[in-house]
Amino acid sequence: MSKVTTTREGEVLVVTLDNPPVNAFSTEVRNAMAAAVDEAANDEGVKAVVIRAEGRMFSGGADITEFGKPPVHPTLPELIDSIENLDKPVVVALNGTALGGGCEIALGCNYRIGIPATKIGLPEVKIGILPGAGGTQRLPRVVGVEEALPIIVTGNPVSSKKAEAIGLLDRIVAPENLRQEAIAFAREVAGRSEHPVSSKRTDRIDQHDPGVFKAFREKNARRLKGLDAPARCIEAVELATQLPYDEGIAKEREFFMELVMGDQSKALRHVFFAERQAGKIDGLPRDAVPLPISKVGIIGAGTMGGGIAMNFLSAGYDVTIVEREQEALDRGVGIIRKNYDATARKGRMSAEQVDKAMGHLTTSLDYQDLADCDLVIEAVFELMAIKKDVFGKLDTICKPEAIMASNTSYLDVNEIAACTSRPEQVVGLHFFSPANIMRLLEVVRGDRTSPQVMATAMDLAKKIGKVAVVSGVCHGFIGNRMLAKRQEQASELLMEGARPAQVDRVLTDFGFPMGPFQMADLAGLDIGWDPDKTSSSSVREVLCERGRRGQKTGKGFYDYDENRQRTPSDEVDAVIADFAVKSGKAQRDISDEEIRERQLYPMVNEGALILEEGVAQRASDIDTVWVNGYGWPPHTGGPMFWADTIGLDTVLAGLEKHGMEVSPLLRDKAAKGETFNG
Ligand code: T1G
Repeated sequence: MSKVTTTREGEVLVVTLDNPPVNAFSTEVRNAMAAAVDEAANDEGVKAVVIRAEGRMFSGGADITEFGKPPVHPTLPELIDSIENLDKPVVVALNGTALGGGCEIALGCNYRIGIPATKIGLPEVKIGILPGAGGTQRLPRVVGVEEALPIIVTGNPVSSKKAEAIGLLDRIVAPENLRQEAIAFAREVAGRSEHPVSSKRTDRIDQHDPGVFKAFREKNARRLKGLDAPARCIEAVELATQLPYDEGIAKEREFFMELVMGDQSKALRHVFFAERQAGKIDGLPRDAVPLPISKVGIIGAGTMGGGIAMNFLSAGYDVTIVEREQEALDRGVGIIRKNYDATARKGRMSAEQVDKAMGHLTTSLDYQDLADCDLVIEAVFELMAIKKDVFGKLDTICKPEAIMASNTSYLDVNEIAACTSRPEQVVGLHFFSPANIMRLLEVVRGDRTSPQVMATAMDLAKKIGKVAVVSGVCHGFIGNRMLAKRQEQASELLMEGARPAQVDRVLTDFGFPMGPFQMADLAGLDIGWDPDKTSSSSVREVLCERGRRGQKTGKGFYDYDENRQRTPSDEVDAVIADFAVKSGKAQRDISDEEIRERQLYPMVNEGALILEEGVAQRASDIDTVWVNGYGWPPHTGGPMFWADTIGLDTVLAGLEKHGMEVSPLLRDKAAKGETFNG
């Protein structure tokens, strides 16, 4: 079946794209589309054209899997030019999302009609490139510079309402009438002598405020620091205001080729496909179909319990939260409401949506109220004895087919499962704080967890908007186990003379949102600290004993002012120096390079061990964990992809230079010149 078909509706030629799952403009589609344009051009009976698509969206854009390969003609720019140069009006019918090349095709048409669910965007910057089929030159000509810049530089789509308001959509119709309305629109304009041609328009672009580019660059400088694509995006739009269309498009092509061959785009494309691959479980039996889940129980209304509940409430599931005391329950529900109100204030949810979500929430002090839940997630204190007690109770209450999940972030899921009569129904669902925001979900597969429970967990993760990654059972699973290696080195480096600010700066320069000591201050230094048992046995203990428990006490590894601005602390430096003397470690000046190597290389090595042990299915899963859960800069691809980029022999040499452990897998792959991501 051809991916592009044409049908005649009187004098209108209807061109239909059908290339599931996302109607990507692959080589085959472009060829077939070019043939349809020729058909329209050569058939005198055709007075107008409608371009439409089958499926749940108009198009996800160019076929990203073809990037990096030699271009095959007609390229997307050539196809769009042929549509724009057709001497008959073209109406595009956007039956849903139109992204990247899909949006650029629409910009090449004379008229655009959509439905309420239509979203239009140019997300290329998210994969480290810029719109390469005229988007940077046509969009500002259609919607003006002020509207085009954020669309292109953020990569976030606009709604149909916004698109209509800025002139990107001409009409919005009911989904069931889209095809007919598009044909009627085509007939209506067929009689006109002139039609709007995006590349020739100047009416919008001439009106722009010349200072807009400087202001935009300044406003976004911090967020875009170190990223190649956004800078080129801004430059291309700026050139659209300064150069004739043909010269502007030539610059766009030049920037596109430079970026698509660059390391940042390769890394971001890796992250794109890694996230999608992560959702797949190797070797999952075909009959392992997801169980139906409609009612979810959550034990614990603390920070994690509340955040986890919000994911399900927002997705329309009925949720019952159980706590031991009414006061804790009220506090937890209060925080959920407060978080929703904050989201609504930011315009990301309507008041109706908040009420609807809260309407799905039930609270209880009685485990019995969980008896008819399809899934129960435990989010209680991180102590094995408490976890076992909870699962022991759940085992006597939950219905046979119920899934019992633990939100533990470190503990042995097998040991937890073993205290039930149905370990095959037990799985780890490790959410990340704040759980209603963080996209990552580690799905921890116990030795006895059934394939159906795994399939259900992965399916559910997608439904609540999470990026799920399968992890086997080990201490700290994938993310925290690797994080421990970095934290270990960070503490060591302090003993040898580095300062918290230096260690943190090396990681923020690398692209992390914050370093280990900033993170510790944000999370609180007293996690796991017991004032009754404290014994000044570590820098952290001494800081806690001195009331330096992090941002919440206005001081931790740093001092904080009323605006939470941090400054290094002489008191902390003195505590560190004192411990260094006790540890017999000579203090010395340590280079940024050494700090970076000693924090990042051991993580890569631990990743290799995790692969060897089969705790992670694939190296790209480890990258997905770190990019979505721990702030690893996506434009470097994640720890394993980054190691591949700099060379495993470099990582090996660095580990040996610092006298660190080297995993057999890393040593072997380095010797063979191989990579983790194949
Ligand atoms: N090319 C190739 N494969 C794609 C693809 C694309 N553009 N988009 C999605 N897929 C695959 C994806 O890997 C997955 O495969 C399946 O489709 C379903 O995707 C010249 C140069 C469209 C919002 O950046 O954001 O146009 O895992 O699970 O959640 O300027 O996919 O099943 O084997 O994500 O419903 C610009 C990328 C391209 C958009 C749908 N476009 N895609 O989300 O499904 S560059 C983008 C998305 C470009 C021009 C330039 C999302 C989606 P598999 P999915 P979804």
